[in-house]
Amino acid sequence: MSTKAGFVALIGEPNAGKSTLTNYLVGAKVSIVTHKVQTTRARIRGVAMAGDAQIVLVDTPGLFRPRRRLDRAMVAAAWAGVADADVVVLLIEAHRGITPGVESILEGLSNLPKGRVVALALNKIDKVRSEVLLGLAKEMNERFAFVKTFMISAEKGYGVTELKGWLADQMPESPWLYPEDQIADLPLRMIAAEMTREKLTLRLHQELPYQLTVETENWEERDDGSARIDQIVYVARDGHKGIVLGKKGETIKAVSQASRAELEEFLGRKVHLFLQVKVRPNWLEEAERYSEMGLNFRDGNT
Ligand SMILES: Nc1nc2c(ncn2[C@@H]2O[C@H](COP(=O)(O)OP(=O)(O)OP(=O)(O)O)[C@@H](O)[C@H]2O)c(=O)[nH]1
Ligand SMILES: [Mg+2]
Repeated sequence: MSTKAGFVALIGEPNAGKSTLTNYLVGAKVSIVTHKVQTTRARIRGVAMAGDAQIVLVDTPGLFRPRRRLDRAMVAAAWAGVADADVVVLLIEAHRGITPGVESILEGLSNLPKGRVVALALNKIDKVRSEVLLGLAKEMNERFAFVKTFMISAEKGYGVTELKGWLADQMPESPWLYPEDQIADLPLRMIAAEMTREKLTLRLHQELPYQLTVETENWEERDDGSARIDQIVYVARDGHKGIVLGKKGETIKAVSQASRAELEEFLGRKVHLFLQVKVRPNWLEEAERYSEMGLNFRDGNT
């Protein structure tokens, strides 16, 4: 049997639904999702199978105008995902239309080498009327030569089967790149740290989620089949530590419980999760924090 395999980069503004789509196509949660922008920080590879085709989805950080070192490293990681991909899919939020952010991504796409296969996916169609959708599809196609346009809801799954089938057709002939049962290419310790960061992001307000990072410090396999996982939450200020801990430690306890439950489901076994919050004023300027996240520190240089 001849097999097919390749890389599909999903790009778009923060919150467009890239991680939601990655998870839907993979059929499991490999990339964290929140209602907040800038949730994904590094490239996350999820693996979807479609008949004889293996589609490696490269979920990327949202593209926006970067201000901090971390932002710049994230945006660089997203464009690097594009450079390696066989197919690029630009996701936009149908109800927001062509925002200044979308305009600048279109400009970035126009600088890609000619002949690159770029498709458009209008996402969140559950939020708009069909007339709006058709108008938006037309206008987007006037601005860039997309080879194909899809209208989808990554959350509800509308239109995703068609998109998946088309992506499978685009994959070049190749041996599979991952074993058939592998769903993600991300070390387990990083997946575990991401799960905790998701729970923190969901519970903390405003800027705080952008000012913290989570690292798995230690992972111990126990004789009874369970795992003991120790993680550190790095925050930038003393005041943030108090907020992350919460009154009588309530917040960190709730985060830990939620993260542990998800980890247990993901791993299919018992997990003992221990979280420690550390103040590290300069973590956003430390190279090691970036490599732990899967980012290149020097990409953040101005
Ligand atoms: N109504 C609706 N909401 C969606 C849809 N797809 C995603 N969402 C929601 O949009 C929000 C952002 O989704 P994500 O998948 O985290 O978006 P992202 O593009 O990965 O965002 P970043 O990682 O920040 O770049 C979440 O609250 C999702 O539940 C959709 O089809 N319909
Ligand atoms: Mg994301």
